[in-house]
Amino acid sequence: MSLIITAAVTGGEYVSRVESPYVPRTVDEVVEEVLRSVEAGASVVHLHAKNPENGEAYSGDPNPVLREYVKAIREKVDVVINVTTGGGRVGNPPEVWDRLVKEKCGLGQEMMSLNMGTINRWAEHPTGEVFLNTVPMIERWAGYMRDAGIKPEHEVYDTGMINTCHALVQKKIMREPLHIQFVMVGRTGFLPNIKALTYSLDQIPPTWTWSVCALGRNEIPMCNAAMLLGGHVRVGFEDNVFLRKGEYAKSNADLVRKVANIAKELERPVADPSEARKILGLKKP
Ligand code: KMH
Ligand code: ZN
Repeated sequence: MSLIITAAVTGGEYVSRVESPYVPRTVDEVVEEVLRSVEAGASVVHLHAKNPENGEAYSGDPNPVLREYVKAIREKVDVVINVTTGGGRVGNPPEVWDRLVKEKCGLGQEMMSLNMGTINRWAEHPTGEVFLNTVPMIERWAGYMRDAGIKPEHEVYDTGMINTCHALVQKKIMREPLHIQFVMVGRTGFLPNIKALTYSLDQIPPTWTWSVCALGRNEIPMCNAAMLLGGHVRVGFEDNVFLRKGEYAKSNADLVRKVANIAKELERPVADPSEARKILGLKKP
């Protein structure tokens, strides 16, 4: 199967100019990073809203910024757009998160992250120690995505969350095949190693598609493991800002190119956006 490379280009909630001078801030910089990443082999881009002043996580309603990203990207390049459900949590109660996620389903993207459980924070974060994703929240948000025709990327941080994925199918909230992202954050979640990954793969049916992301120096080794085991990969500044020890990636495209080159050596063809849509069962928007 061709390899889907997702580029998580924006730096997400944790990574900004503090971690690397190359993290994009403005809409134009984010779009430029998307264009470079697609050119290098990414067929999916994962987006968080960033504050254009400093590249930090956007503190208000993230949806207007995300809408600008989606519009500008659609005007310039064909790529599968995967928008985070994150953002807008700090200082707001869960009812507001809920409304923001519902509204976020109308931005014109094909995919969205759906975090499959509550987990202690794996890095310092202004919302405190817990990344709260209760089962009722997950079920509601899955329903919003299903009703909007958006395919969730089920973010699984630990093995118990795989059971929650199965429960969504059993309760007929989601239809198979699901697409899983094994988010191997270490510390409070999966250790980024092959044993944890192969155990997890034993828990999902072969019809589901899956991808791996891991943080920092674990990113490329775990992408290698995923490629060998027949999965897909995610790279980018959200997870890692270094191309190799002591050397910043100057663009997300450097990281995309690195895994695309390894895929070539492994004789794993790199999917273009239309192949990625076929693999993931998506319609072109
Ligand atoms: N930042 C990653 C560790 C999301 O955006 O909802 C997980 C992630 C989830 O990408
Ligand atoms: Zn994310």
